[in-house]
Amino acid sequence: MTDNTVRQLKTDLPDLESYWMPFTGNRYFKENPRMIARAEGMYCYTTDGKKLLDGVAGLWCCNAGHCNPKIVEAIKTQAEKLDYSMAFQLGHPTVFELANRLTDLAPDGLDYAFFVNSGSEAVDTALKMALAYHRTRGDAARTRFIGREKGYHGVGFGGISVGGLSPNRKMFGTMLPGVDHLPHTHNVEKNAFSKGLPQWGGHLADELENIIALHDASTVAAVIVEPIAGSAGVLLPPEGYLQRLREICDKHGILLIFDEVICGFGRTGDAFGAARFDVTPDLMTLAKGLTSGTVPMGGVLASKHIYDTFMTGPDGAIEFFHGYTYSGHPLAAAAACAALDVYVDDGLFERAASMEGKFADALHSLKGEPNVIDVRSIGLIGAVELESIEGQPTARAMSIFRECYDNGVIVRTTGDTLAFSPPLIINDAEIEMMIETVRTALRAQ
Ligand code: PXG
Repeated sequence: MTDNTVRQLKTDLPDLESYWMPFTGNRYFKENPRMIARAEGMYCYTTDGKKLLDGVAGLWCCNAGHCNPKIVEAIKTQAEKLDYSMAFQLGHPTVFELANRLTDLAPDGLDYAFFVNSGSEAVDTALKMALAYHRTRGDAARTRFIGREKGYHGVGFGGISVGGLSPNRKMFGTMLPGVDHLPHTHNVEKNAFSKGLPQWGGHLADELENIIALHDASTVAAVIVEPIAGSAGVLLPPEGYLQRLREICDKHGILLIFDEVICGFGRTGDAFGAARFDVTPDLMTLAKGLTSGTVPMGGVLASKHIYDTFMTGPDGAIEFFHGYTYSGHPLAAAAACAALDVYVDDGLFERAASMEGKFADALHSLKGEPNVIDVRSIGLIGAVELESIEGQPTARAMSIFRECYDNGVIVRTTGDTLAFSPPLIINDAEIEMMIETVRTALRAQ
């Protein structure tokens, strides 16, 4: 297979064979490499000299834009001062500062922060916290988890078990036992081209009652959902849906986990999806925008009630047998503190909120273009769903991706949906350029 443009790669690229790339068609890529050499602000620059507007903020993570000088400086300064310090039994000041600042930013009640290195680890950590919480309280039968169809919670065994994307699950055996799934909320027939939250689908939360009735509430530890399902193609929560999940969990003593790996840090026009939708979970997973994508880091915010439940037992005893060598890594913690500075000082969450209308209008202007069957958006996250080519699912979106890339814009595809989650620094002209490039690509089909 060859690409629709001939790429003139510099001959000084390394041999590409040995690197086994993640979630990538390795053979296709190595025949048709697209290599990013550097990035700045809204743009990435390829090794063959192309300038690309980054419509996805890396992989939904570089919320402050690429190579923000304050974040870069903070990482450099930290690397010179403290490269690493033992993560268990010893601490360093920056990670405590980060925990304080994050819990200040979080909705009331989420008062404790645990650090990990990725969204997948954050999800596994939250699931383990939920199990250990119930067991510590003497409620050891609560071992089941309820996820949701089309959910994405990373690629650990916990995450793929509660996740609901079949390609990510089917090759990997039986996963965690005792997991059930809510129905997904995606329905183009009922909700196509909704502006704001979909009006249809709030009732799907009531399915939780049926699942609980099947297993009995006394066996259920936690429900985990993304406030907005990102990887499945930006599925917004129907009006009232998250509130209903909260009520049902409360009624049955079940913990509610929000996976905010994508929704966090301004994406929805608020600090977190929980704030935007006014529903506070018991546990919240974070990653990506936490460091604006600069250094790998994830986290779990926990309610005081959960933390306090663990803080029993003899003095000096370990309360939670969990953690990673790089939990709260100094470089990551410094990057995260600097990212929070930038978000606050530059008002980026407010900026995302103020751009929401323009972004939505621009995306919705694609209604009526060839093969566009739905447009969805909130804050600075959005999607354009395309009619699949018969017998070739994903092919249409993939060809739009390639056309946009050749014309200077990076978009993300998931199935036959184009997803957009630009850095929160995007301006009007860049929104227009991004959408017009997509329009041209759609018309060229
Ligand atoms: N939870 C959610 C909601 C995510 O979106 C993870 C957990 C896992 O994070 P890590 O850091 O382990 O990758 C994610 C990650 C895409 C795409 O374009 C989405 C993610 C990662 C890579 C690609 O759909 N989300």
